[in-house]
Amino acid sequence: MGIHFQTKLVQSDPLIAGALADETSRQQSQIELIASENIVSRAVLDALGHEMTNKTLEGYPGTRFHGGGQFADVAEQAAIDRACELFNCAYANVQPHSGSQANLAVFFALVKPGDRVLSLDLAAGGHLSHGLGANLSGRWFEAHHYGVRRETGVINYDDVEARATELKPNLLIAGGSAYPRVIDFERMAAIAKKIKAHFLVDMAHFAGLVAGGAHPSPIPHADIVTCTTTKTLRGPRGGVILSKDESWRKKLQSSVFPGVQGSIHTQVIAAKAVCFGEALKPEFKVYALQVRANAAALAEILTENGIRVISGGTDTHIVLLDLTPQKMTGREAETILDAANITSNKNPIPFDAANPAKWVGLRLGVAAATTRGFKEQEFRRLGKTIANLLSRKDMEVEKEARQTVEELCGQFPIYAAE
Ligand code: DSN
Repeated sequence: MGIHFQTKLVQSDPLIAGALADETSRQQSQIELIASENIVSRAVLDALGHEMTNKTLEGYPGTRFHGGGQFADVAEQAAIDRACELFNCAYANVQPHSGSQANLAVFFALVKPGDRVLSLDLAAGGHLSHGLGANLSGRWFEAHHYGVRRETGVINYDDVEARATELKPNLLIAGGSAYPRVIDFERMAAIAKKIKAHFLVDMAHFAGLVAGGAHPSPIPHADIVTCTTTKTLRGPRGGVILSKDESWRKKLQSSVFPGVQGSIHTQVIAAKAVCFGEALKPEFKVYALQVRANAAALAEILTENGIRVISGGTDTHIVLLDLTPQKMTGREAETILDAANITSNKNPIPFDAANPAKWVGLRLGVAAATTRGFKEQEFRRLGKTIANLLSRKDMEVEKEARQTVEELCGQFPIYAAE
C-alpha cells in the first residue's frame, strides 16, 4: 500500500477535497433547476462510496466471468427485482452506465447500421442518442425526426403517422430531454404496429413520475423502455432497460454485455437497488405528485408574469421557457439566473436556431428543489423572482433575488439531518 492509502482525502489531495467541499456548499446555497438533476438520499451516497467499487465483474448474477461476485450478485438481483416490481415489467437490465448507453444497447438489439429510425426532433425535446447527426446513433443509422405543432408545442401525431407511413422506419422512438407534456404512448404504439416497426420509449426524464404514479406508464405500450436513474427517479447516474415482454431478454442481455459494455459499475448498481427500494415506498408517490404540482405552479406564475411557457404549461417536472418576447437568448437568461444562485440551462425550443448560442429557450425542472422540500408556495415565490430577473435587468432585482434564494436555501437545507 502507498503511504497515502489510509489518509483522508482532505489531507492526501487538498485540491480535489476543496473542489468537493465547494460543490457541497454550491448545492446548498443555490437552487437547482436543471431538469436532469436531483438530490440523492444519504443511503444512495453510501452505496456509491462503498468498497463495492473495487469489484470487477462481467456477465450477469449467477453467470459471471470473474469470481467473488456473490455479494454484488445480491445487489444486482435486488436492483432487477425492484425495477420489475416498480415498473410492473417482466425484464430489467440495470447495467447500462448511462441513458445513452441503454439506448445504444437497444439500437444494437433492434436495428442494423443503415436501418431507419424515426424520433422526436432535438429542438422539439428529443435526445441526442435518438439519431442526432453528431452522435453515433445518427452516423450509423438513417435517422429522421418528427416534431410538434408550432401553435401548441405538442407532438403532431398525425405528422408522426404520415412520416412513419412514408419512411417505414425499423424503429420508432418516443421521449427525450425537454418535452414537457404527456406522450400518447397508445397512439405511438399503434403507429409502430401499423408500419411493423419496433417501439422504444426513452422515459429518462419522467421515470420517477411513472414510478410514483404521477404520469402514465409507457411499459404496457412499448416493446422496450429505457431510462436513467438520475433524474426524477432520484438515484445514481446510470441507465436501465425495461420491457413488459420477457422474450426480449436474450437479445437485450447480450446487447448490453458484451454488445456495448464490458464490466459493470458494481457500486452504482448497488445504489440503483437502493433508489428503486426508495421509489417503492409510499412517500415516493407523495414526492412524485408534489413534483407535478410544483411544476404546474411554476409554469402558472411565470405565465402570469409575462414569460412564455412552451405548450402553455407542463404535465411533468419540466417547464420550458421561450425568451423571444424578452429579446434574450437562453445563454443570457442562464447567466442572469446563475448570478442570483439559480441554476438552469439554455435549451432549444421547437423551431429554434441550430446554433446553441442563438437558442431562445431556457429549461427549468423542479425535481431537485422538490426533494429539498419546496412546495407550490416556494415555487410561486421563486417563479416571481425568475420572472423579475428575466424582465428587469437592474442591480436591485438581482439583490432581491439573491436574498430570496438565500432565504429559501436556509429554510430548506440539503442533507439537513447531518
Ligand atoms: N440529457 C441531458 C439532460 O436532459 O440534461 C442529460 O441527462
